[in-house]
Amino acid sequence: MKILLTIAVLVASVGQVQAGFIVNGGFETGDLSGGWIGNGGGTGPDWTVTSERPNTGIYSAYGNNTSVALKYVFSSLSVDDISSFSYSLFMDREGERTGGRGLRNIIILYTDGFQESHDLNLAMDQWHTVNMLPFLASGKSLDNIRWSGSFSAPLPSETWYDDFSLTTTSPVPEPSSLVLLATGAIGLIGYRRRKRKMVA
Ligand SMILES: [Ca+2]
Repeated sequence: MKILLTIAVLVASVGQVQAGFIVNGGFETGDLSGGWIGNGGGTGPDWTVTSERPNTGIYSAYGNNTSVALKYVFSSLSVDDISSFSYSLFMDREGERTGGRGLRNIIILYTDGFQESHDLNLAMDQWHTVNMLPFLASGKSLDNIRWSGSFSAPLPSETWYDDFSLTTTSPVPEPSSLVLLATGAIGLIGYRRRKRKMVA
């Protein structure tokens, strides 16, 4: 009975993982750990995590000035399994204001090499929540996404990202959960063997 209960708890924990596919989506570790890569492989100032302007929690990811991207690596995730995908951004332009014109670029790369980019025109100086679903190509698998943090000349801009959230329709077990499941299965086999020996 104890083993059955353990297995039930493990199965339940695997199901819960789907609520947080993106690791460290709110940057609350205080750094870019998880699947994040600052700069997106480009040049220029790197992305950092700051407590200056969070949307929620204590931290958000911050970048400024040049055309570099914050990148998240998915290592293959089927678009058709994604049920929700959103994030928040705040654009702050130092100096001259341009009446709400802001350009942010999303570059989506799929495992088959297909690539699409989308520009966002959003008002500056406020947090926006962006729904990613309309930008995704069905039937494909995500490899990585780059969120550009640049704003064109003449003056530098600053960007904060926070609260990346992605849920899937099918549970995606975490490696640690898989290890626990495997451990549970081995334990169950051992228990059955012991029981068989006792009967004999
Ligand atoms: Ca946060």
